[in-house]
Amino acid sequence: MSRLIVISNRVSAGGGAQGGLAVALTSALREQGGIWFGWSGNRTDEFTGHINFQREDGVTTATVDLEDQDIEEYYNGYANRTLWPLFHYRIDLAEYERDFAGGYQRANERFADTVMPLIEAEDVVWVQDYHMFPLGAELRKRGLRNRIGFFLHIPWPPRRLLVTLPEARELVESLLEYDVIGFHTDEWLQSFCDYAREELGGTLSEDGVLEIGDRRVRLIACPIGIDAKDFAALAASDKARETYDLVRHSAVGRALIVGVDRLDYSKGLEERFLGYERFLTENPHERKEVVLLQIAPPSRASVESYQRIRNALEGLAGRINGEHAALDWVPIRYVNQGYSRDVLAGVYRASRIGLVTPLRDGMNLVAKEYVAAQNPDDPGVLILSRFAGAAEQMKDALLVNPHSAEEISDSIRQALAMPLAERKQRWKALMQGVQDQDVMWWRRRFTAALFAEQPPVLLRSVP
Ligand code: ADQ
Repeated sequence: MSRLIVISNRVSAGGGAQGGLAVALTSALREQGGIWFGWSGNRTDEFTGHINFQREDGVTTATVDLEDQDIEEYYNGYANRTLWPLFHYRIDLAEYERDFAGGYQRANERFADTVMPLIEAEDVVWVQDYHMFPLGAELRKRGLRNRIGFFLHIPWPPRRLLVTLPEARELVESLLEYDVIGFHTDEWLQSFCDYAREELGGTLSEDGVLEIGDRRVRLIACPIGIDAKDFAALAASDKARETYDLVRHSAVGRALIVGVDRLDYSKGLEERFLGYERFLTENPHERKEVVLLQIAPPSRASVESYQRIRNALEGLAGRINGEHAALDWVPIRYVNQGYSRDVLAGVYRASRIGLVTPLRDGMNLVAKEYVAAQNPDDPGVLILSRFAGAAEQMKDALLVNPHSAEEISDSIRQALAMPLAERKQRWKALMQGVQDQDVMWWRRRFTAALFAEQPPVLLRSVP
């Protein structure tokens, strides 16, 4: 049987912050055998390519340390200050610096040099996410003929935005070296095709094979899910019950609205606060009946735009609380902390509304976790941005435009007034989807395309 070589920026076998994703990848590795390779998250004075092997939960991980300059230019720079904003449609925040592009390329070459000797003839390679677009091409340059797949966890931007990236063409051309490319949604896939068609003269066959010159790449839409069974079980755990009681008690009978996000400008937190404020202003009689609990642990704190969003949100929460709070009520509880998954499950279950309103999101797993954690006899209502990848699957949520404070306000009112029968009916349909298309389904679907007998690459120049 072919082994699987998973390559991603960070490696987190055995659970951790990535939760479902780590679970899915480790289970694939356990089944197929293989290695999970990536950056350790640590720095070194000089890059030597030394690999630290570990075996945990039946999975072998192989990690390397990076130099400060790589971390600055590749990770903080190109990945998080160039690609992340651009791919979330924020060219106003994207920084185009040749040093970043150079560092990104260098780090990927270093990854390729290091992982290459670990790959055996029959192995299948699966590269994850935007940190590693050129890795497949770098492996090909080093003579690798194996099947290589790539999965993008974030949106693919529209062509007219992508063309602002000086390295757009090279980046897309390097992607053509993969055998399979997976996106969360058909929308991201179509944006990719649009660029390939208009800028590179590609054609897409009916069965999803993109052809450009002698290159043929299979494109699939493959939405990631969560480990739904596990999450529902977590919601019934002692810790979740304890959290449920604590949170309900502290809300003193008010309806809790919950938001859980990494502190990131793509998550629409300012717009969410403004939408909630609008609800408070437009519905004075319901004001003191609700509390918004926003959990947002800081992320990427060394990048300036993340410091800005943090300051802006603190200011906004302070202003809204200052204007609306009463002696016995504070409208927004804003918590800058991460919590364990069982605690989160308890918080979700205690919340009457899950408010998930990213301005742009590849998928969004919080929406699925919120659904999985609900009490079937008294489920809460999911309000979901129509610009999250998850909206393509979760049509029974209340879908909103996250830029519109009015729509957010209206949807909160609608959710609060929703009769139990409708809540149950919507939740049932959502839960069915979350269970059927869970994270194991996702990885089986992708690896089935990747392991497929007939390689779509018919013509490949010999390196
Ligand atoms: P993220 O942008 O990180 O992921 P998301 O999909 O919502 O976004 O996943 C966040 C995860 O972190 C969830 O499992 C959530 O429970 C957890 N989390 C968030 N806040 C937390 C807190 N305060 N404490 C503990 N855990 C917290 C990227 C893409 C997404 C895509 C995923 C997977 O941006 O669009 O869905 O990858 O492909």
